[in-house]
Amino acid sequence: MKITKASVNISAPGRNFVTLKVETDEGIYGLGDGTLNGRELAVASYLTDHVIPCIVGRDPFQIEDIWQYLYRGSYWRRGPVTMAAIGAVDVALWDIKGKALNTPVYNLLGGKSREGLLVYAHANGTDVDHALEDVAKHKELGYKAIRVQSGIPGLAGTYGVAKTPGRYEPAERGLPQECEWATEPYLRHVPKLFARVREAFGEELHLLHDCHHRLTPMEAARLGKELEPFHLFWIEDPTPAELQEGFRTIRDHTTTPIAVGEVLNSIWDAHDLIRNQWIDYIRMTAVHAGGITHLKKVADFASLYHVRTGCHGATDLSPVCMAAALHLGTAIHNFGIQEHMPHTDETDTVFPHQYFFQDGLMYPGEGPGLGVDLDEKLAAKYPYQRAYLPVNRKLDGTLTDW
Ligand code: CS2
Ligand code: MG
Repeated sequence: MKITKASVNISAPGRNFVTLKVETDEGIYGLGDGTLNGRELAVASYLTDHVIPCIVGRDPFQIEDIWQYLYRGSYWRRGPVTMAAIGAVDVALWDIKGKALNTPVYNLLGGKSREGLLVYAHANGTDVDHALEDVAKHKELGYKAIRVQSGIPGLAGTYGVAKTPGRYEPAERGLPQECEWATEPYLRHVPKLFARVREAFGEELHLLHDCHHRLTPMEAARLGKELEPFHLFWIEDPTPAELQEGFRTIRDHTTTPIAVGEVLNSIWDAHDLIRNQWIDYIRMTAVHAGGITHLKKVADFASLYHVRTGCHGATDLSPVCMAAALHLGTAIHNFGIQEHMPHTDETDTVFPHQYFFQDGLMYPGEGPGLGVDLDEKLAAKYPYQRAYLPVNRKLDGTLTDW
């Protein structure tokens, strides 16, 4: 089999997505997600101008060799743009191989370690009462694990909290919005929020919380400690992870589990975090961490250190990426949990897929390959629209880490 052609689809059904389609001389094609929120066109150009010309003519079954060729061969290793482009190719090749061998991708990765994958939903509200209502709604939908975020008294708006009830989209159209941030009111508020959630919903529900990289290690240590009575499943991105050693401080002070990794793109970004056991869950995704090939290596390395996976699954990860996460999560032994932030109906129609949610778990489906398609005609009706994540400033005017 040979790769005959590859093309990049940039469209915005509900939000922007970059999708790679790799075609072969046997009529089989594969899809890969290359979406990098707010930097979509950079990955699209990297693929079209620099990667596609190098893969046409190659055997799509040589997944490891093509991965190494794109990673080592480019000289410039790592970084989100490079790794998202490699990830898009890699995932498309796994899709092709599954279709060619007429088997779901999880079978190529070792077969089923489990039937369904535990997923967590997002509940949020402008204040605690609204957040509690949203937790109740998601519990009603069958979720066994729920991430809870709420507005902070005194702050105009908080990232991760919808302005009006219902779904929210992390990126907003146009140039970046500016939001305000203050750590002290946040640190005072969050333990009260979780006290109320536990009081209302009891001990069984898994509860999670995302700190969005805004705390210093010592502030995060204080938060983790104060949340201990509420037995959270994890606190996520407590502090920026460029300084991996920062997590030692948090670890030394609290038993609240820690998740990190949605902005990491290589095993080297998490090497110290994992081998020192400073974290409990690694959250990299197929798209941003070089595809299924590299993410499986990260997961296998993590398994040696009691670290489980908890892949990022916000709306900016396309259905192709969600399918990749579900196939990998089905196969590996140290799967922990999967984020599930449902896509809009527009996204779901442009990307028909076999994976589904039932009673708090998600299933990858039994079709060959990844089980996701792209309706290119329909996608053409949703042209790319500039959109960015917001920028956060502290009350003194300086920027937060994120
Ligand atoms: C978040 C995301 O899902 C999460 O945990 O942190 O909203 C994240 O900020 C976006 O996906 C970034 O693209
Ligand atoms: Mg997050």
